[in-house]
Amino acid sequence: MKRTLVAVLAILFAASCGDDKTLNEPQGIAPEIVAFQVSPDTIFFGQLPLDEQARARIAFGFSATVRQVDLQAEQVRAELLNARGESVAMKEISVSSSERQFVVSDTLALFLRRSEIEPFTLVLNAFDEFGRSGGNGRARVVVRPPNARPQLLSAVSPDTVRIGEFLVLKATVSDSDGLGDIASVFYFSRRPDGMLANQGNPIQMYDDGGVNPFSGDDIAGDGIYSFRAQVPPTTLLGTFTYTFYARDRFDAQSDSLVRQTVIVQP
Ligand SMILES: [Ca+2]
Ligand SMILES: [Ca+2]
Repeated sequence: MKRTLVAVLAILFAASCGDDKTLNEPQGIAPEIVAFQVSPDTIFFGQLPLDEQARARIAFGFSATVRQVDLQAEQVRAELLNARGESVAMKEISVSSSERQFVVSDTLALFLRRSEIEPFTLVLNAFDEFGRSGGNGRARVVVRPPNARPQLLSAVSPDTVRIGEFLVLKATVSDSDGLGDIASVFYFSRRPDGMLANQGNPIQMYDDGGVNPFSGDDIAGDGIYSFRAQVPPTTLLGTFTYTFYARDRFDAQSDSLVRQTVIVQP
């Protein structure tokens, strides 16, 4: 009789062990991020103070709504991924809530050099006690590098032009932010008598493939700007001095280049 009881207890014990094992296996729906905001989603690197290693502190604030249907979330992890999907910063936040949905707000910060700026993605996951995560939250975040000044690579003017002939001026520009960042390329023209032509206003050049009548440009959008006009009979004879500049969308201006052309009789 006693032996039977021991056997029964042994069976019960085995059964309860089995139950424990079942309980320890992941079951049910893992917690998930159902809403996610980042603020700011764009950071202007040039506006931040730099430490002695030329690094700026970049900080993204985030707010995420976690939904837990079956198993509670134990941890929310925020990770900043670079363009190759590698983690460059991470923050783990312990959470404990019995609500079906709750909100987690925090900040993910890291120190970056200018050379380390690239397209980043902020990813949020909520994990249950088994390390399982349902749906995540993802947001593209932007660190804008400081604006680079446009550069005038070259400027060309003919040595001499006769009255009635066409004057063609060319300037080649570049901008590390891309040619699309160039807002205008222009020059000032100083006459042989020392006065500025065009009432002192800058004269616009064109990178339009020759659309504008004063363009004379060969290929649109290649960073080579041109200006072309016939020299009228009233033009003063002598040396004209042209001072070229480029300006970008952030109003940064290039250094100038100076060229001269002598206007002569027809
Ligand atoms: Ca620029
Ligand atoms: Ca062009």
